[in-house]
Amino acid sequence: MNVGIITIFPEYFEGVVKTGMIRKAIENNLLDIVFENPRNYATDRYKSVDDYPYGGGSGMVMKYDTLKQAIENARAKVSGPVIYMSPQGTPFHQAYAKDLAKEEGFILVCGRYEGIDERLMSIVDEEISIGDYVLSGGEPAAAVVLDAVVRLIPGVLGDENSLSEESFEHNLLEYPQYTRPSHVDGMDVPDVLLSGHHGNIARWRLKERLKRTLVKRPDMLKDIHLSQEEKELLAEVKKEILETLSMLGV
Ligand code: 9D3
Repeated sequence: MNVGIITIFPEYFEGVVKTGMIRKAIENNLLDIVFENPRNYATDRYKSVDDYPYGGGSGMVMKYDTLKQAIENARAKVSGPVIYMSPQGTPFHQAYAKDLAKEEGFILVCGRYEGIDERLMSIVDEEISIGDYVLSGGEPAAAVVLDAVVRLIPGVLGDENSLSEESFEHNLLEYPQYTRPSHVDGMDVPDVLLSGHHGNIARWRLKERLKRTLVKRPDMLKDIHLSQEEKELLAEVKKEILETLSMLGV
């Protein structure tokens, strides 16, 4: 996969490309990242990439020409959609990451200042937001999208990935995990995990996933089709929670 990143702060990504899974993907030729800096296309003596907004107001706007040239130079090397990282974009989610992982490549445009000249939207194909909070620029958002997509490229992670992320595995929260020692600071590992009984372990884990999802993300249960076993376990969980609440007098 080829990814283009358009940014006036390429140094922001130094750690990103040198670390962990993304570093390995690059080393194994599964990923190539091309950086383009609009600053390199600035022609005035201040190397301007921004200017005052027409109509007045606070802040600066990224200029059309330098950003356009950076995008077009990336486009010559990278195929796929031009994606503008924007607070007004489509909310990013796992299904979006899966769609991007199927592309030959894509170009992430990182904005700075108050935004980009609106006429650049004529060369933008998609807009992505990573959530409802204010960042100072698109770079951290691009790093998030890159991470979420690269780990889905076949061969980047082990095959454990492809198995557990198939659609038949539900979107439930994960079960609790433990590792050695079995006793620490007065806390034990649940007996069932030490029992070696694989059937009981699988059932306990599924029940814990349902419990966590119910307590932490009840909204997620709305969209899930539950099997008969899952319905029974969820009923047990609800009963136990109500028993605990009544015991506490709530
Ligand atoms: C204070 C500036 N804001 C007025 C209320 C507008 C604004 C402009 C530029 C807010 C944020 C930004 C920079 N943000 C991004 O480039 C960005 C972003 C984000 O802020 N939140 C979530 N996803 C993204 S993707 C790109």
